[in-house]
Amino acid sequence: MAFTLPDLPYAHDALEPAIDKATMEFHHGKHHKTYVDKLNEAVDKDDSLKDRALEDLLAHVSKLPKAIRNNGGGHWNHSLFWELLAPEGEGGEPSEALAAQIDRDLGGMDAFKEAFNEAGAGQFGSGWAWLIWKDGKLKVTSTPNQDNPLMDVADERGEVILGADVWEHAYYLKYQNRRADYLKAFWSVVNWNKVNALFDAARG
Ligand code: MN3
Repeated sequence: MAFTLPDLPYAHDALEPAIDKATMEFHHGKHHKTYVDKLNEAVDKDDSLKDRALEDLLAHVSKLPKAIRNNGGGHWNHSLFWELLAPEGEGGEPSEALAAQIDRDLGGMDAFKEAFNEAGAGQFGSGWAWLIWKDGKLKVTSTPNQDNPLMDVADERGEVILGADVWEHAYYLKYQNRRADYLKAFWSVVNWNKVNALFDAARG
């Protein structure tokens, strides 16, 4: 079973003004598609990689070809990222349970957003900022390139609750070098309904 590019769950211009139409067209149609194509190429070359779930490959990337780490990570990260976003006003609000956990573990919603944006802005070069569930707590972390917290190479492993792509391809057309402005705008298009569901599933 080859991996496939998922459709966006909204129109390319649905996240404006936070994320512009042209960025979404390139980001989904070119960048994400390339990760899918290269992941399939890498899997096709090695019978031991065939018919394995993406999460299984990611959990063992330290022992697999680098192309799996880069493109498998790219495919998993972007597939989730599209679902973590929603048009402004349609993403709902953090659930009471999530908000209470954020208060407990991260010092409140404002402190959480600040820590998350700092993790993203402070990630040198390309990478991702994450909110993860680890050992019964929420934690903010970041990874380089297309790594993610599912990988056995990650400094902080855990279940992903929220992630933000901080590669230049995610924001450069509209924000140029202003990654912090992109991250500020990101909060207006977070799909809290999805985030709440991931949190509920993670804590069980
Ligand atoms: Mn990207």
